[in-house]
Amino acid sequence: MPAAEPDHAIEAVRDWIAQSRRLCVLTGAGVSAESGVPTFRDAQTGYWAQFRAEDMASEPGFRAHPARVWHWYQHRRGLVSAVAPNAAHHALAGFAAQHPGRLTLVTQNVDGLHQRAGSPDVVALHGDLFADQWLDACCPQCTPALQAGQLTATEPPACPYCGNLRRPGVVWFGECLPQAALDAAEVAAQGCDLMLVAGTAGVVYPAAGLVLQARDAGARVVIVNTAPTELDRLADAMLQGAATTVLPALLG
Ligand code: BV8
Repeated sequence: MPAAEPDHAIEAVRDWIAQSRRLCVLTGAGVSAESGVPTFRDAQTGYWAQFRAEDMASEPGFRAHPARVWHWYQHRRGLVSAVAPNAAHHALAGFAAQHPGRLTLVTQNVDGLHQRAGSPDVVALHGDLFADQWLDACCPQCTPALQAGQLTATEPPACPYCGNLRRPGVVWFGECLPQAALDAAEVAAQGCDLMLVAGTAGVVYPAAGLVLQARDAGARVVIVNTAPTELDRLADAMLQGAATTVLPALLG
């Protein structure tokens, strides 16, 4: 783990935060890493290492291998259910509680850890790992209640009448983001005076595009990451360090 950023850099960004009236925070998988949730950059561990996340997190991937993809999500649900929010999640929730209305939290994560830490009004760009929805248009008998209790670890529940499958309620690659979430994220990015970008490689769009929108609207951009990112060229400051170290130092 690289050494944490020198104190003077932290102090400078703390001053920017103190001066900020509208703070937008964009988080990625790196914020949950220290809770024990593998990031997408990290090779998936064990059995899952043989598959590409981009293939598994897609409708074609699910249609081709529904049991495999469903099992991957069940595996992730079990893993996330067993972990807790970390100091980074709590620092963001604590700041929001102390400064109502000053911070908009936009996350790419589907693990729900920001919400479990108490962050209010989280803008969840990519959905919820623990939600399910129907894959195709429903027949009159496709009722989720019908499937209750059939969440087996290896097979997606299916409507016994039309064969429609349940699928995870997340945004897959190649799928549009929920318009309301994207609109809220763009309003926050274009309206903020400071954007903190924490724990994201900045590879996935349109989420990563929010950082350019903030910069183009005149906001300062601060990146918090353990490694270089695709967004570093947009940063006014880059604080190299773990989210659980840097975010509490900035927001506490
Ligand atoms: C879409 C849910 C319209 C599922 C996810 C330009 C514009 C629009 C679209 C595209 C475009 N270019 C390409 C596209 C297509 C695609 C895309 O972006 N592809 C990438 C791979 C190039 N985008 C889409 O398909 C999006 N849909 O735009 O719809 C459309 C439709 C059709 C055709 C075109 C456009 C939908 C994208 C959403 C996909 N769903 N998640 C699930 O989770 O199963 S994305 C998923 O991966 C995550 O949600 C997250 O967003 C992403 C992973 O990114 P990160 O969060 O950054 O995580 P990563 O592991 O990569 O990096 C971790 C970082 O943390 C690293 O930097 C590391 O250094 C750091 N770190 C590690 N530990 C720590 C740390 N930092 C601090 N502290 C630590 N301790």
